[in-house]
Amino acid sequence: MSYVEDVLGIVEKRNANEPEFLQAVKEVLDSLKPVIDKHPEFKNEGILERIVEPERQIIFRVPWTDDQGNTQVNRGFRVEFNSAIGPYKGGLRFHPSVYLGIIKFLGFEQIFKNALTGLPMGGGKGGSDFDPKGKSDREVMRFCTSFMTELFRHIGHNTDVPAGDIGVGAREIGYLFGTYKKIKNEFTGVLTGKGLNWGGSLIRKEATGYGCVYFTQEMLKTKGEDFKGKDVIVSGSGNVAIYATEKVYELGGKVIAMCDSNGYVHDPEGIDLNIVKDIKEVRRGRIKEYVEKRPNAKYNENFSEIWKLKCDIALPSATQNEIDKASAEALVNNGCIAVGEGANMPCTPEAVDVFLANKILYGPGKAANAGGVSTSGLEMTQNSMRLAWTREEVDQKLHQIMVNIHQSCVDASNEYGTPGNYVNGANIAGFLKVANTMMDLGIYG
Ligand code: NDP
Ligand code: 2IT
Repeated sequence: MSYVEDVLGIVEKRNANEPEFLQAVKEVLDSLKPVIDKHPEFKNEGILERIVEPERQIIFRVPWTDDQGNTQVNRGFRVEFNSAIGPYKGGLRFHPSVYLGIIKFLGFEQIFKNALTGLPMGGGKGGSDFDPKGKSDREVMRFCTSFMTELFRHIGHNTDVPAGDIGVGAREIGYLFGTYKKIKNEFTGVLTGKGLNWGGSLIRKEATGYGCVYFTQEMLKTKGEDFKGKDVIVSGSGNVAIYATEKVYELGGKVIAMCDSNGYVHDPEGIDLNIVKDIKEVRRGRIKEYVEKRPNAKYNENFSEIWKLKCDIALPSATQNEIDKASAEALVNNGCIAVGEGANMPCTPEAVDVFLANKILYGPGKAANAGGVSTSGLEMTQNSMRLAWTREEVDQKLHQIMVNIHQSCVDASNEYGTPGNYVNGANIAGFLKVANTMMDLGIYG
């Protein structure tokens, strides 16, 4: 058996009940086979065994009281996966589906994503099975405060720097930051995605969506294509989806459908983003309210049927495994030429195979959605310097980072004999930076 297969066997045995984590590890290790053949020193130093095992995993009780005065208990997580190239960095997800396996898959992906950004950030992820949906602001505040009264002892601006993810936006980051500041009696950049008045960076809110479109634009350029006149499907209607949509319009494309976990809206004339922002950012409502304002748009309760609509470009920006084999085939059969992942691991392995077999430009999340964490890195830099860059400066840096990530993927996929395969490119380029550092630091580093 090869070294990669040996390690996969160990991972499967140790983490048998965590399918999302196994899926993420398998994809990366499969890409690394040619790298391992070329670098026997990685086996000698146990790089793969070490990189698949989190440095530290914290699971904690989060008690809080609801508005009726009842005691509620949720489970909190922080997985500090790899700190070879910098402090642990990665978001917090609040969603009822969260369990250790989800946080581990996200933390594992984050190692390679953060390495691709070119900034000094290690990989981590955290969250809770708490569901912010339908909770009052006060309930969310009490939950966040309780969550931070444990998390604070594990994080720090040079140790571990959390941010947002599903269910964690500006409101939650504010309550978490307020509690950290109070307990520690210090004002540091310990979280990113902060408000603009208290250390946040311009463009952070927009960064994941904008970055995903910048990355997809680079992929399109390799075929002499761009967004002009293209019909685009953007799944989700949260932070990533909204700002991906905004940038698609800026570049001359048209977004024809968006969704939430209840269903999707199809607006052939082009989604009116101001209506979506009002529903989602202002009122925390449901996407089906959209059709009340746009009678020509249609609402469909079957979320996954969004991928059966005809489009040129797909930007899945909701959640993991939202595109399965059948959805991928529908996209290909309808003439889709590019898929840029705004979400983390939104395509199943079978769906990825369909895209690769049909030579679709397919940008995996750890490259295509790295704009968010990149701009978090820029927020950390500004915090350390105690100054704030302009919108134009941050956007220009973000754009350059996405161009660089695209180039790193192209170079690595060419060097290892699979040109056009961004999965291999992203996994190999991200891995090499971390693995070479782990070699430098020794096995106890
Ligand atoms: P938000 O909470 O702002 O929005 C999430 C969106 O996806 C909502 O429309 C939500 O619908 C939908 N969604 C969530 N879970 C499901 C589900 N199980 N089935 C169907 N729809 C679902 O999160 P973000 O926009 O921040 O995150 C979206 C994706 O992007 C995630 O995969 C995240 O990991 C990834 N990402 C986020 C980054 C960031 O900076 N925020 C950076 C890089 C990646 P509903 O309201 O009905 O739940
Ligand atoms: O998945 C991700 O990259 C994020 N949710 C953003 C992480 C961050 O630290 O900004």
